[in-house]
Amino acid sequence: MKKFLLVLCICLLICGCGKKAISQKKNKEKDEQIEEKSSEEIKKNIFVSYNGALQVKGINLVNQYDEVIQLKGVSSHGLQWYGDFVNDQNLKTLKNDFNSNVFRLAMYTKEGGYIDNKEIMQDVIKDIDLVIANDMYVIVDWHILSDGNPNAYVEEAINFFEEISSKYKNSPNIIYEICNEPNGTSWSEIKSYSERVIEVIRKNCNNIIIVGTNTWSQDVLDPVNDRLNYDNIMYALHFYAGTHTDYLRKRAKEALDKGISLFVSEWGVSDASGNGGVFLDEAQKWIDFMNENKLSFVSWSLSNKDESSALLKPGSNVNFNNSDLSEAGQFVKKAIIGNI
Ligand code: DCB
Repeated sequence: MKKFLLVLCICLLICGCGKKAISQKKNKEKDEQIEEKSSEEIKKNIFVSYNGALQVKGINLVNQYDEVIQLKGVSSHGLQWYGDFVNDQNLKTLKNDFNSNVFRLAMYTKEGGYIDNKEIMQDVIKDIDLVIANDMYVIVDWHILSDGNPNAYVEEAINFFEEISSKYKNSPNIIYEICNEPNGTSWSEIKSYSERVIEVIRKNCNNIIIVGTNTWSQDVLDPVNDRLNYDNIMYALHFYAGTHTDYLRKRAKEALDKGISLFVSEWGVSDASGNGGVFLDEAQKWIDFMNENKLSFVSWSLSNKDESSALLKPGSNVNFNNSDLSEAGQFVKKAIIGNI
């Protein structure tokens, strides 16, 4: 009898453990499913179909549910030179493999851009439509550079933004960047230009407008006491890790503390020339800073040009894959995914 009871106990024990092991396994599978599902859900939640029309609340960029949102993505190089890299396959790679929810179209004004060749408008429209079809936000960038004072081509800018903002007045995808990098000018010049262009866009829609600041969009304290008096305005902060360091992060923090809303619509791991090596330690400090402050960021640039800011190796095919990513490209991919 004793023996029988002992065998029974052992049997029950084995059975119980087995059941426990099975239920533990089931739970683990369930957890993994939930985890997988929630990362899929999170992924879905980063795109336009979920977030809708964006707004600026306080210094934050928020979605249609008033949730703070951080956009992360890359910029084209000049469309007049590297426009072929803006194609459906690359946008899908950026969306699905990088988790990018924004793409910037750098439409140069000079250097063979819009001022010299108005036909580039057709490419801009085609590219906007491609980005929209991929459920991402699209920054339409009036890429002034050698023309440091935006008033140099204010009439052309007004025509351009009138055309785009009336065509896309109902699209939550569009973000307007009305002067990439003013330089050698003053905030009062930039401000009066901006007021004229913003008036035109605001007749059509209330989408986010990014305004550049002097010194290649580094003078972010200039608007503190002289702001643009419109809703949904953000100011551009641009940096290149090999040139712009702690002093510019301090300035940016001061601007944020003073209520200036910032959008990093262009940054690179190189020096300010777009070349000169990669500065990944400094770039990492910037990524930490931007994530801490929920700043949206867009990296320069999607091209295979032989320069260290290019995200693709020289000679890469226009439809890139993972093995085409340069050192800059590999770093930027991790930064956008959120792994560094
Ligand atoms: C910005 C511009 C961008 C420029 C990059 C890197 O300029 F918005 O257009 O891109 O930063 O310099 C470079 C390309 C080159 C191209 C060149 C001219 O990478 O391939 O040949 O544009 O089209 C900056 C940013 C910061 C500073 C200076 C410039 N800075 N800049 O702090 O001094 O003079 O172009």
